[in-house]
Amino acid sequence: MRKLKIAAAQMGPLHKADTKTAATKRLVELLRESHAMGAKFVVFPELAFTTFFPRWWMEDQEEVDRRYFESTLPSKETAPLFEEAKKLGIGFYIGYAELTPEKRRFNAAVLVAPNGGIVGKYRKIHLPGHADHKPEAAFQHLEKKYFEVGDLGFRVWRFMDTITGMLICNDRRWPEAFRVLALQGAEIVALGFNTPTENLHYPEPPALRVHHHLIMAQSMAFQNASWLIETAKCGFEDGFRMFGHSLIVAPTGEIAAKSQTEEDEVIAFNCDIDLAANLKKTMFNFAAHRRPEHYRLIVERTGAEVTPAN
Ligand code: CDT
Repeated sequence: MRKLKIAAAQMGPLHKADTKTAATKRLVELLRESHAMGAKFVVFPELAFTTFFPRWWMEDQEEVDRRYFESTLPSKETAPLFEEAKKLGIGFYIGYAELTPEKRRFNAAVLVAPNGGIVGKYRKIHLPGHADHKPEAAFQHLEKKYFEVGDLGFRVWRFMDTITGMLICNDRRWPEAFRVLALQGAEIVALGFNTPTENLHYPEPPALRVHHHLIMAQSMAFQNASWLIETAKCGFEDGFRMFGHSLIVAPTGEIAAKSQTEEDEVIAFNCDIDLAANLKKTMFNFAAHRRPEHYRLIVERTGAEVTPAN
């Protein structure tokens, strides 16, 4: 039986005025707490070093790059996290805003081995929100302005004696993303998120938004027979609320651990990586039961078109 104790290290709010150095200090504290709980792999949130800046319309791109993006990882400000993880022998996932040497910008995440080496990188593919300024809205969701669609595909890596894949936030709403990881043998999927409690587009009860978050996580983990770790950045960032509910979900679809607060909080679970073996041999034996010849529309059609058979 392969066991891996995994932690979701949730972060409370990071305000506009908070520096990357201050954020890193908190991340190091969360890492130490995870270590004290016996965790060997820690999943941090999406865009973990800064406030969720896509909520702000900003025109000075140089300033945005300097304050919110990383052109190297680790950088001077973020290095203490990498150093502490190496010292403690912990592997981790962390989300950040990536600025490439060609001045391309991605909402990215990396998987870092316990020896400090970067094993893999993912660039978010399902960017939510909009690119235009909506001055009438209470807040913005400008991921389509600040980031390009990821160009690295959905990948998995050999990681700490498992096969691990990465997704970021809104990807969890799209079953195709998770299935592509499962088809590559994913045993663990790590995902960081920043989800506003209010729906920008239409009034929606906050409890319903959380309900969707939970049912998506449980069904994705079960239907793909994989462990799923989802970690929030949450609470009131400069007055704008994002929900917590960080989760560790088993391949059975059961929630193994869930955060209770909207603050810095670690949850951990000793995951049996082989728990899904029976499911993978029976109900979700993809080789035996999948019928890709009937799934062509999934890749041929993007938007729904009304095309009845009669
Ligand atoms: N960060 C992120 O991807 N958030 C989205 C908000 C969707 S509503 C515009 C999410 O899926 O949680």
